[in-house]
Amino acid sequence: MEFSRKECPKPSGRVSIMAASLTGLLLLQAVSWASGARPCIPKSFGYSSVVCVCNATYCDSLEPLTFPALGTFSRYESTRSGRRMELSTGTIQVNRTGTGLLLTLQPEQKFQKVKGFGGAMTDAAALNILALSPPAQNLLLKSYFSEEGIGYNIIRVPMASCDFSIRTYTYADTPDDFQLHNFSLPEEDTKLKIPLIHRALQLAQHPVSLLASPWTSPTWLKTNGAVNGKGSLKGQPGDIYHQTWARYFVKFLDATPRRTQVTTFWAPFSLRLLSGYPSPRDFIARDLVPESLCARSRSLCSSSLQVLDRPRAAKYVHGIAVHWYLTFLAPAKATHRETPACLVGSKFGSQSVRPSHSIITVRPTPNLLYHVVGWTDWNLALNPEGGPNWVRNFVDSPVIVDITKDTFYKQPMFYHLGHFSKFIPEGSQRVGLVASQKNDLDTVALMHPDGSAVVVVLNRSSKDVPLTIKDPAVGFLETISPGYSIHTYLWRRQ
Ligand SMILES: *[C@@H]1O[C@H](CO)[C@@H](O)[C@H](O)[C@H]1NC(C)=O
Ligand SMILES: *[C@@H]1O[C@H](CO)[C@@H](O)[C@H](O)[C@H]1NC(C)=O
Ligand SMILES: *[C@@H]1O[C@H](CO)[C@@H](O)[C@H](O)[C@H]1NC(C)=O
Ligand SMILES: CC(=O)N[C@H]1CO[C@H](CO)[C@@H](O)[C@@H]1O
Repeated sequence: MEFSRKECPKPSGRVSIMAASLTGLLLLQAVSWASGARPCIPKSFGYSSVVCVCNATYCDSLEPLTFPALGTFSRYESTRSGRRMELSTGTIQVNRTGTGLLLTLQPEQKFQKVKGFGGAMTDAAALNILALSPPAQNLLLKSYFSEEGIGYNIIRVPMASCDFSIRTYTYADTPDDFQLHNFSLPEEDTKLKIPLIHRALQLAQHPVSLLASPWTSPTWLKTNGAVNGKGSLKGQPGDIYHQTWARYFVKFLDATPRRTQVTTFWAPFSLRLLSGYPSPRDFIARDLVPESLCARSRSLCSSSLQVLDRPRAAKYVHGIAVHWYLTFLAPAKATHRETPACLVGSKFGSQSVRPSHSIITVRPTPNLLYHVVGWTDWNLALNPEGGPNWVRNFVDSPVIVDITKDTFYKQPMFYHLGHFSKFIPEGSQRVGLVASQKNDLDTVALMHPDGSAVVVVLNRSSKDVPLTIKDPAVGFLETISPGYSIHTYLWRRQ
């Protein structure tokens, strides 16, 4: 058996030689920490896994994505025991040597094309990021958006305040200002979010799509006169409240691109079903479209299935966004035929393994196996308390900022998301992957636009199990799925 060996500078700290010894053969050779890549500085907070510590002068990073030579494969591994997207390579075998689980790629079986992966630039995220020193801010943004990071290509942009703000406001808080003369972007946008988005766009060497979504309308348009609670928009589609709300979106789109120097939002907005739209389809058809939103942008994104019921509204709807914790509202499986795009939003608890599990498959959660085309995570960064959040609805985030130490921590979920976002660029297409026997692994296969293959394998148990991935075009990838691990495999097919 042959190994691909690369001469790489040794890391300062940990050297990992990963040997998957299944049939007595060394199958994988570590090529960790070549030129641009820097290892994780681990820190334990007493939970089941470690975080990686970054500061103004150091942050772990990855090589830009490259595919290994034909006949070999790359494996990136993260484990509960502390590996973080560690790269090794192996040789693709002509004949199978393993005897365990066999996963067979079925490239002719094609599913959805992927839009991408990203997170939300909430007020809280912006405040946390900007509380770091500028060099630490840059390392954080690079971690998410650059080619040395996990290559996010979507930023969700809350329109005005949400619960992850330190005050409540909208862009039009003058009561009964139906023409929105006093519409304006506050400093949260002009000084915090927009400059940071701009920096993220510069650091990304790929196109980044912005997705805007409001958390509330101006309170004077709502039945309960409050930003939260059980209020909904007053009146009916077509009336002055709905026309004003449509105008609000158009004003936002007019105001923001100039400042971010991007010309369009990919998905200009999403309606929030829970904030009380009796009929989003009518709002879209009667208010939003006439307000000429669609003339200014390529697509719309709405979270309501009802939108799709009416052809006149559906023709302006490019996709559906669903919260993975509220998926009963919009089972993606039922809607994939009507809509080319679904994005999944998320809210994290403390379980580090959960997010990636959800990306692949949590029945009935919409996911990559159910025609979902991407995943937008929630806050890009929070403080150690899980905020700030004015309603004290604290949650977890892939990145936690500790301003007292000018430090940020990249949590396991950061890398879990990276196992998808870095290796599955926009335009990748999910293809078939068939298991030889029933198993509890979560697996998904995709092909890059250039025809290269990506397989993600998640093992949520403690058992290490040998595994063979078969690609009819090239051969057999012999590997092992360690307990509590996530792997991404990459190889060329021609
Ligand atoms: C930043 O992190 C690096 C690597 O852990 C460490 O060597 C350095 O001392 C840290 N800098 C500060 C200011 O803490
Ligand atoms: C693969 O198996 C075939 C048939 O068993 C054998 O003829 C061939 O030599 C094997 N090739 C390699 C590279 O082991
Ligand atoms: C709204 O704008 C007008 C002029 O454009 C200004 O005179 C007025 O003070 C503003 N009202 C509020 C409440 O900001
Ligand atoms: C290869 C494989 O299936 N490994 C283990 C991953 O986790 C499940 C349980 O979640 C085990 O049953 C598998 O054996």
